[in-house]
Amino acid sequence: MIIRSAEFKISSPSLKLCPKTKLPEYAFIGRSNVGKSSLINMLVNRTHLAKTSVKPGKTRLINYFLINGNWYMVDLPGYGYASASKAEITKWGNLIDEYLMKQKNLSYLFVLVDSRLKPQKIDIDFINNLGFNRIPFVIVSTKIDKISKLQITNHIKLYNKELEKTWDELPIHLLSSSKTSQGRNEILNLIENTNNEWHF
Ligand SMILES: Nc1nc2c(ncn2[C@@H]2O[C@H](COP(=O)(O)OP(=O)(O)OP(=O)(O)O)[C@@H](O)[C@H]2O)c(=O)[nH]1
Ligand SMILES: [Mg+2]
Repeated sequence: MIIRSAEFKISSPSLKLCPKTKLPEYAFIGRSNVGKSSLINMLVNRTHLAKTSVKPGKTRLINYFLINGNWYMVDLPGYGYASASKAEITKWGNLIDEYLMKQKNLSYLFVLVDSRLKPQKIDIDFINNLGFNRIPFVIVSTKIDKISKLQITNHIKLYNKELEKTWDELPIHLLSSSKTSQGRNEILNLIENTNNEWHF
């Protein structure tokens, strides 16, 4: 898919204030600092559309970006940011839950996990909950420029082993690097194919 335009729309503190449209949307979630905002920038070929930071806890609201005038990318706050206050963690958690449970236009949720880490309980619990709630998702392992091919293979094997405990059919698992743009075509193809099936 060719990205012709990418426009920031709104940073919303609640689902109520999010755009009310029938357009398909694709949201990015995962632990703080996993690379959600960087991945969005990489996909749309823009360095500063979504705000990134070396410090976790940068994205705190629901950020909407209108792409090619007919679908949305949604940048969500991260989960599992230990240094945030209890009140903030609860607020972000509620915001994420509200979005995931009620946003009907959500076509796919991209769940980002760090390719350098073995499966983390917080990510596996989150993924399993998506299954219970029937939320369509794919897993994306980020920052693969930082590890070797062998480590990538082992990482995927460990995830498959963990997910086989609860899933009959394994979820789609893609790889990405915001530094080398690896994974860009696969992710954009998935979005394009899903958009083509979307009934407006
Ligand atoms: N080497 C490398 N670094 C990355 C990659 N993706 C993100 N980073 C770095 O990781 C840090 C966090 O990236 P963000 O995109 O801000 O992460 P986030 O998940 O949006 O973080 P929060 O908004 O705080 O939840 C930044 O320093 C990025 O430059 C990647 O694919 N490769
Ligand atoms: Mg972010």
